[in-house]
Amino acid sequence: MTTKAKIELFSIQNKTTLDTSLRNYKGYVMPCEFKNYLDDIEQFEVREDDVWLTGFPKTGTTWLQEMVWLIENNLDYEGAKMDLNYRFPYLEFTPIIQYRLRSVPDEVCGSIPNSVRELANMEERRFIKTHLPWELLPLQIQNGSVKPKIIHIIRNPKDVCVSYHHHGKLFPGYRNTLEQDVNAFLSDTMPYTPFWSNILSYWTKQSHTNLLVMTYEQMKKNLPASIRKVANFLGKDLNTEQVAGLQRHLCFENMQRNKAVNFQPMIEAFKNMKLYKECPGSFMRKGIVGSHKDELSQDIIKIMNTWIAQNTLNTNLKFDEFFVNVTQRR
Ligand code: PPS
Repeated sequence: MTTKAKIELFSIQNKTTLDTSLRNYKGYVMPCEFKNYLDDIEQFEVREDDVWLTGFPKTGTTWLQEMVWLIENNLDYEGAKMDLNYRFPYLEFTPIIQYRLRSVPDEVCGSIPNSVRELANMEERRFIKTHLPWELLPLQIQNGSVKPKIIHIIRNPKDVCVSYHHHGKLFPGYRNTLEQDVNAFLSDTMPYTPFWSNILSYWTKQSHTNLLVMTYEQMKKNLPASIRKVANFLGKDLNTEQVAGLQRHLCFENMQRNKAVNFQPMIEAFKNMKLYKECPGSFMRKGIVGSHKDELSQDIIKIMNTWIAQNTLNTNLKFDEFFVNVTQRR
């Protein structure tokens, strides 16, 4: 059977439908809870000096957030001991965490503050992370009336998909198998999908001078060059020593140990609340390029390769197997 026939058969056999906790908003799948935040995000007042970090889930946003925050804050390693979620809040955190914790009774977790409102009221300089596609960003960004710096990150979807599955397992009550999550990812029934619309919504805007697109694979291949590229975009000058220091701080092993960025406190809290039967893994999981090869069958990899080829066919997004030689055209 040809790969094309296989992918068709795969989609017919495995087509998953949106479960009742998800809805479609402007063509994107998001939790039902997002409905209460949609308008506030659309009308959100953007500031020229905001820095926005965007990217599909599991593309390396946390890694890049830490880099951006340190570059913009003159390498304040002392200040970086504060949890990243406070330094660089996640815009739509509240509806996402409500969705992730839907199997946990409200009284166990207590009330969760409104992340959109908190960011709107923040007096300090803002660093804002979001996984939303361009079409769901505040209107002021979409219509260009306010132009904050936006840094977007993309990553090989095969690694994203596997990482997304393991991410789900960090939350109590998650039961999806890897195969079910591959199905959901390919049939656009996971939060923030369709994957391609989401990443292309930024990719196609690269002529905007306030937007920089990075890739996880380039960061892995040459972190110092990536640090310089981001610093340059942010208008900061770093010397060789400063770049080397930041490179050390950002290496996987150090971030894995760093409680301000590794989400271990959240996992410990769930453990202490006895929400897990057993330890579900860690947020800083593997941190490598190509880790999908350890878990996806050859058949699934072939299907995903065809899916990638089909979805990039009419775009100028060209990448090799590991997404390293990504072609960026302005
Ligand atoms: S989230 O939950 O969507 O915000 O996740 P995100 O931060 O975007 O992506 C998590 C993946 O990034 C890996 N990661 C790193 N890789 C290399 N070096 C460093 N320093 C680093 N920090 C985070 C993290 O391990 C997740 O990927 P996987 O493949 O699951 O290991």
